[in-house]
Amino acid sequence: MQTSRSTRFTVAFCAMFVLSFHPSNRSVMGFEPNYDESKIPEYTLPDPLVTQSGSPVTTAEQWNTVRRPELLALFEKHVYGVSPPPCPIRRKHVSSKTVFDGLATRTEIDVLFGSADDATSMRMMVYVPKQRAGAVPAFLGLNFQGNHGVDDDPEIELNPGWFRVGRDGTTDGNKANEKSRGATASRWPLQMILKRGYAVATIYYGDIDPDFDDGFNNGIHGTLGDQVAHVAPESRWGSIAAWAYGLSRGLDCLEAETDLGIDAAKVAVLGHSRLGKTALWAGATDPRFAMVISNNSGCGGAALSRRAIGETVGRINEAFPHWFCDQFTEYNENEDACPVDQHELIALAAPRPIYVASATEDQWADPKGEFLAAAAADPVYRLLGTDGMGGDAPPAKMPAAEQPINSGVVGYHLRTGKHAVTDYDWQQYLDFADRHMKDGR
Ligand code: GTR
Repeated sequence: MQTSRSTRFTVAFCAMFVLSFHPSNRSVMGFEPNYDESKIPEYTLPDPLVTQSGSPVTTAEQWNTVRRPELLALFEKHVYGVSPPPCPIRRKHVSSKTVFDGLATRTEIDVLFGSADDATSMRMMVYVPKQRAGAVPAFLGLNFQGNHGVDDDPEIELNPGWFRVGRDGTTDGNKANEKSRGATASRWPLQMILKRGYAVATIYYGDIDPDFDDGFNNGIHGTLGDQVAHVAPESRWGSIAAWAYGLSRGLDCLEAETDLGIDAAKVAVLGHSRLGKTALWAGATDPRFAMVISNNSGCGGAALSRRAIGETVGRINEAFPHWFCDQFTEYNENEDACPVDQHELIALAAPRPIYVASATEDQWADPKGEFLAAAAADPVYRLLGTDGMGGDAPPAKMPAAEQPINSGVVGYHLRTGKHAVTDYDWQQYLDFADRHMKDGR
C-alpha cells in the first residue's frame, strides 16, 4: 500500500518533530533496532552476475549492455526513483580569492538548474591548490551545514536557505546562524587535501533539495518535476536522487570551468551518511565520476538491506519518507522481496575505483553489512578485468579496525570511533586516490 504524499508529509513532519528532540534519534516511533547477528533473518543475496531472467553474465560486454542497464533501472524503479534527464546549467561567478596563506584559490560559482530566471541554484565552493604542474584531480561532495560550515572564513556568505534544526545551537528555527560558521570543518580538512595536490569542491545539499518532505515541490523537484511526469508516481525521484542529480550538475560545472585548473576526468564523488548514499547513487548514475567514496553511508547506502540490522528499510522510510521513491516502502520489513540489494549499487561503479568506510561505533549503519556489500561486488569488478578487493578473492573476514583493505580497486576500512568523517578517513581516501587518480595511473 502506498501512502499519499500529503499523508506522508504529515507523518514526516511529526517524525521530524520527534527526531529533533529525541536524545538518541535511534528508537523513535517504537522501532527497536536489532544488533544481534544471530537474529538476522536468513537471506540470499541477488546475484549481480545473473540477469532477472536467470541468464548468467559471463562477459564484460554482457555486463555493460544487459546487466548493468537492468540493475540501474531496477534501482531507479524500486529504490531511488527516476530522475529527469540532465538539464542545461548556467554559471554565475560569485567570488575568487587566494586563501590559506597562498596555498589555494577559492572560487564560488552559482550553478542554475535550467534557463529560467527563477531557476533553483546551488552555490559551489571550489578550492584549487596554487602550486600545480597541470590540472589536478578533485574531490566533489555535498555538505550538511552550508559552505560556510566547511570553513569559518567570514567572507563566505551565511547560506540563507532552509536548514534542519541543529542540536548544536547552529540554527535559529530553520535558518543557519553565525555559530554554524566552520561547524563541519573537521569533516573537510581542506589544507591537508590541498597540500596533497587535490582540489576540493563542495555544495550545500539543501540548495539542491531542502531535506524535508514537502510533497516534492521545493528545490529541483519543483524546478524539474514536470520532466518525470511520465514516470509512475511511486518510482519518481526522491531526495537522494535529487542530491545526486545536483552532484552531476556540479561535475558539468567543473567540466565547463576549464580555467579552474581541475582535471574533470579525475573527479571523485564522496559523501558521508545520507550524503554517502547520495555519492553512491551519483557514482552509479554518472559514469563520469572517476572514483566513488562512501563514508558511513549505512542503510540505503553501502549496507546490505537484507541483514536488517541497525537501521532497516522500514525504519528509514518511516523517518525519512522523502529520501527514496515510494516503491521502496514495499520492502519495509520485506527486504527479500526487493529485486536488488546494495552490493549491486557498489557494483554499478565498476570498474571505477570505489572505497567504502565504516566506523566501529556506527552500528546503526551496519559496518559488517557495508563490508559484505563491498565484498559481494568484487565478482563484477573481476569480470571487468580489475583485481576487485585485491588478491585472488575478496577477504572472507571483515578486517579489524585501522586495517584498511586498499590494494585493489575496491577499498574498505573500519575506523575506531563514531559516525563521522575524520582525518584518518581522509588519509585513506587520499592514499587511495594517489594510487588511482594521479598521473600515469
Ligand atoms: C540518520 C539516518 C541514517 C543516516 C544519518 C545521516 O538519522 O538514520 O540513515 O543517513 O541520519 O545522514 O546523518
